[in-house]
Amino acid sequence: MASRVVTPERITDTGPRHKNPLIKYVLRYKWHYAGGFAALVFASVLSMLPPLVLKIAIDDLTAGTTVSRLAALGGIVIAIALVESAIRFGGRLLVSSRARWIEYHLRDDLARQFLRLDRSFYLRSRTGDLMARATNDLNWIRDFMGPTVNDIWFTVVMLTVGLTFLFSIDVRLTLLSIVYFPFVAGVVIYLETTLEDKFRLVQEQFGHLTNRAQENVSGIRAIKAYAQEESEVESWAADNRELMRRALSFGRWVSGFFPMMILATGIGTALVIWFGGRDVVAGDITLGQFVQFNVILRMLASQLTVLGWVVSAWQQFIASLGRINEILREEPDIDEPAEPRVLDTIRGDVAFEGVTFEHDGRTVLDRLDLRIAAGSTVAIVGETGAGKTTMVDLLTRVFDPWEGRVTVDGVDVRELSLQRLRDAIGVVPQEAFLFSESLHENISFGRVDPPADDVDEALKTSQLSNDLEQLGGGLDTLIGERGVTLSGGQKQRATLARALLKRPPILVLDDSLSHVDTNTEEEILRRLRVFMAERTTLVIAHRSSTLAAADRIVVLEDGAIAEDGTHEELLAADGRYAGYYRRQLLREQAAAEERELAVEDQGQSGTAAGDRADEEGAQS
Ligand code: DGT
Ligand code: MG
Repeated sequence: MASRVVTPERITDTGPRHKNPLIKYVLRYKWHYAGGFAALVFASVLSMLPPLVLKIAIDDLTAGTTVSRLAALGGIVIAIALVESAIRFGGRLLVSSRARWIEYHLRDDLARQFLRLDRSFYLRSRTGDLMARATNDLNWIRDFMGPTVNDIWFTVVMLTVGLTFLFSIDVRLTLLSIVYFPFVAGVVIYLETTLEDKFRLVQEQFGHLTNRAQENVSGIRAIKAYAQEESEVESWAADNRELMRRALSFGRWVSGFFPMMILATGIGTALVIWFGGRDVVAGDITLGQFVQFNVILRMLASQLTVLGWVVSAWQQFIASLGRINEILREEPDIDEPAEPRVLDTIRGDVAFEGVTFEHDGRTVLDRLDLRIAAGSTVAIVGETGAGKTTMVDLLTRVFDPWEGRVTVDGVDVRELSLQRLRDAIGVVPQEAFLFSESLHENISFGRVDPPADDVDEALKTSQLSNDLEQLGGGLDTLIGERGVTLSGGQKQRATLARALLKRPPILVLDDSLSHVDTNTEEEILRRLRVFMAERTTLVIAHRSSTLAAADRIVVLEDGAIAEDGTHEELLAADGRYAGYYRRQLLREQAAAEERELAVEDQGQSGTAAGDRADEEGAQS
C-alpha cells in the first residue's frame, strides 16, 4: 500500500508540463533513433545488392560461365542476406526498445496526472474511456514509435535508393514505372481509408462493450438484487454480436487488401515487360539488367503497400496522441498556492465566511456563515441535498467556493498546501471506500507505518476491535474489492479508524455511523470525546442520540445556517430543529418496533454484532 501513498509534492513536482510530452521523450532517445535509422539506410543499400548479383549471374549465363563462379555469386548473395538481416535486426531492436521506454514514461506520466487531477475531472470523465486511453491509446503510440517509425523510414530510404538504381539502369523505363506508382498509391489509399473506417467501427463497439463490462462488474449487486441478469445477458449478447459483425466486415477488407495489391502491381509488371523487353531486344539493356530492374521494382511496389499501412497507423497515432495529451494537459481546478502559508500546529478553528457555491448553476450554499471554535463538537443538520457534504468538500478543497472563503485557524484554506490542509482534516466520507488490501493497510492509508499503540487506539475508538476475531484474519484480513467482504457498518468503522489514525486536529464525520447500531454508536461517540478533546469534530448526522450529544447544533437550510444553538436551546425554541428532532425520534421508534417484530418472527437475534441492517438513521 505504501506505493499508493503519493504525496502532492511528488505529483506536482513534475515542473512545467511539456507542450507535447512525447517530443520530450523522443529527444531524450534521439541517438537511439538516429542509430536505428542509420542501420536501416545501410540495410536498404545492402538489399539492392542481391538483384545486382542476379544481373551479373544472368549476364554471365548468357555469355557463358563456370559452376564455381555461379557458386561464388550464390555465396555472395547469402553473405549479403546475413549481414543485411543482422543490421536490420539491430536497427529495429534499437528503435523498438526505445518505443517501450517511451510507453513506460507516458504511462508513468498518465498515472501521476490521474492522481493529480481532482474530482471535477472525474465527474466529467467515464471510467471506461479513461481505461481505454491508458491501455489502447498507449499501445497505439508505442507501436507507432517502434515498428511503424521503422517502416516509414525504411520505405523512404528504400524508395530513394531503389529509384537511384533504377535510373542508373534505364531512365525511360524508370519514368514509366514512376507513372504507374501513383496509381498503386491511389489504390492503397482507397483501401486504407475504407479499412480504417471499418476499424474505427470495431473500436467504437469494443469501447462500448468494455464500458458495459465494467459497469456490469461494479454494479453486479444491483443487477442481482433486481434480477436483471437475463436482460443484461441479452443486451450484452446483442452488443457482442454487433462487435463480431463489424470485426468480420473489417476482416473481409483486410483479406481483400493483398489480392488487390497484387492485381495493381501486376499491371505495372506487364508494362515493364512490354517496354523493358523491347529495350532488351533493341540491345539498350542486357537481359541481366532487365531482370535486376524487375526485381527492384517488385521490392519497391511491396514497400508501397507498407506505405498504405503507415498512413492509417499515422492517423491512429495522431488520434491516440491527442487523447493522451488531452489528459496530460488537463489542469486541476484546485491549484496549490504558489507560496503556501506554513502553520506549525493547527488548533482546529474552522470558519465559513460568506461562502457561496453552485453545482451546475444551482446555488447550493448561499453566503453561508459559520464559525466553529477549536475543540468543540458541532452537529450539522439538514434535509437531504441541503449541502452538508458540499460544506465538507469546501473545507477539504475538493471544490473552492465561488464567493467568500473557508478558513482554518483564520487562514484561508487556499493559502495552505493541499498536503498540510488534508493532513489536518480526517474525513470519514458518506460512502466508505476500502481498497482490496488487508484491513491493516486500509486503515493505515493516511499514515505510513503507524505505531501499534496508535493502531490499537484507533481500533478501540472505532469499536472495530470487537470485530477482529469475527473477521478471521484479524488486521491481516484481506478486504475484497471495495470492501465487499465487510458489512456496511464494518466498512464505516474501518474508514473511521483510518481517519482517527491520522490523529487530525479536525475530524469530520459525514453521516458515517448510519450503518452502526445505536449502542455501538454511543460507545464510539463517548470514546471520540476523549480522543477528540482539544480537537474539532464536525458531525453530520440524523440520529437523535448523536444530535443530543453534540456541543452545538446548526441547521442548514436554503444554503445558509437557519438555526444555531445547543440541543436544549433549540428544543426550547421549538423551531425547525425541534420539529426535525421529534420526527427523527418517531422514525427511530417505528424502526425499533419493526425490528422487534422481525426478531420475534425469526425467533432469533436479527442484526450482526455492532451493525444495523436497516436504515433507521437515514432520512426518508
Ligand atoms: P445528503 O448527504 O443526502 O444528506 O445531502 P447533503 O446535504 O450532503 O447534500 P450535498 O452537499 O451532497 O449536495 C447538495 C446539492 O448539490 C444537491 O442538490 C446535489 C448537488 N450536488 C452534490 N454533488 C454534486 C456534484 O458533484 N455535481 C453536481 N452537479 N451536483 C452535485
Ligand atoms: Mg451528504
